[in-house]
Amino acid sequence: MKVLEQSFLVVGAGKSGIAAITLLKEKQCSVRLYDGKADLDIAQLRVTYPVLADVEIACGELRTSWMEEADILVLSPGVPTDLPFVEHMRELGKRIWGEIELAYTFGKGEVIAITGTNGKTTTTTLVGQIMEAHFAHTDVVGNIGIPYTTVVSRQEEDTVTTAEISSFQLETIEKFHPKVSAILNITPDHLNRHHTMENYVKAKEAICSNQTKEDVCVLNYDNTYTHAFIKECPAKVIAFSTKEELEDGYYYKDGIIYGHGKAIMKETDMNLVGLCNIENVMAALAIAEAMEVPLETTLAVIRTFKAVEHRIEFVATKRGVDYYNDSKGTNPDAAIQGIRAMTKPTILIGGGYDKGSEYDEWIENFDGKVKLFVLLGQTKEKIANCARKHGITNIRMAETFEEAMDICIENAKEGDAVLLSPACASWGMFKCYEERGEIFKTIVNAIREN
Ligand code: UMA
Repeated sequence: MKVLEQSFLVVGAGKSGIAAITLLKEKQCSVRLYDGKADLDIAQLRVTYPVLADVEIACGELRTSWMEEADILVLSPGVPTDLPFVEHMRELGKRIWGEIELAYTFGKGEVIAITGTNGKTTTTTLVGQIMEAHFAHTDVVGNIGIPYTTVVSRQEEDTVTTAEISSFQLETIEKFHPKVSAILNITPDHLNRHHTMENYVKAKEAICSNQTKEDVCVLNYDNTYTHAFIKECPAKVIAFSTKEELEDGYYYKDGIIYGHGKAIMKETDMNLVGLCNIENVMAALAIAEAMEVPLETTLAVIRTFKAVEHRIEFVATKRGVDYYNDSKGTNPDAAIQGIRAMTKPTILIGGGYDKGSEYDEWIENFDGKVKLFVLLGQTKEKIANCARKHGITNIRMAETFEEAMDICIENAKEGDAVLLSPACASWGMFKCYEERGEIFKTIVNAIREN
């Protein structure tokens, strides 16, 4: 198949779709854009993105002729792969790619791909900085917010790409073949999209589907799903653990991280807190080893690395109350880390878009610290019912984010903490978790001291 001669149909007029179109136009490929949103303002879209000037765009229903005329469908990550038109195109024998597969087809150099339910962004950012410290040409892309297709045109044979890859993106890969992959952990998330845990796990494991024993996959020894995958993984495995002393991998014990049996750094050498970050650092050490980065270079980057924005991020102390932004706590497992990190009586803001998660384990981890639980969004009733079942009765419902913030500010007393750690995606109320976190920070910073 000569890729440049194919007709492409890109689905989704978001970040990924626009980036995919930009790349395909640059390569002079035939391309159309389709978005399922019936009231999409196509004229405005063309003004915002001049690259769309001469691209045919359709929204709402997708015409059968467009399905038949396309050779390759390029789906944005947010587009479910079991929609009727996708199924139909699959039956017609069309190729179903995601934006990642498209980028990989045109990209150059070696790829590091990092997935996992939690810790992906921190690990990808850290690994990206380690690669930058050692290699001449590097890129950091993917679910982190920079579509992979935006960088491929300027890549060289010696470029090292560090990509954060979500389960959505892994559903539509074909030849995507990272030299080093990592699955940091797998816990229930996005079950409304993947339907079953089995499908979700399969999507994550697909990160290694084209790897061989010449490649490396970094896996979490302590997680049920990634542990079970150690034996089946097609790549050479480097494991990490906070529980077992792994001779061949990385482990953490009594404040020290060991690699291949040798003490290599103290927990106090890093600026990150929490066991989840020790795991992220061990994964980064393993990835750097697989990329043959000298240990000293890796350690120098780890020592200066700071927490990623929106992840248990301290915002300010106002009227004696500490405010923390954990907007990236978009699922119960991530939010558990948020509440665990709190040491003061906490007013917790939770709730948002319903991904079909269960909230019991999150609430079981409150440990008596949540003095007031402020809920909002689509999931607020479901979470409230679950909280009541676990004996949490001090619950307030808010219709808007601003109302939730007012409730927190009114009820917080000196010595308390306010934590935004919703255990849910922001969709429906916000564009993304970053926007939710930014609004939280703006409101906090505007609180007057008297
Ligand atoms: N759309 C359709 N049909 C559908 C669904 C969506 O046409 O059935 C259209 C929407 O109308 C919209 C466009 O698709 O116009 C949006 O596409 P998208 O949802 O794929 O969003 P992008 O802006 O392309 O952003 C995507 C990722 N979004 C999702 O996976 C939902 C971003 O991850 C990623 O940063 C970006 O690509 C660049 O690679 C965000 C995310 O929330 C951060 N990811 C999830 C997570 O981390 O938990 C997986």
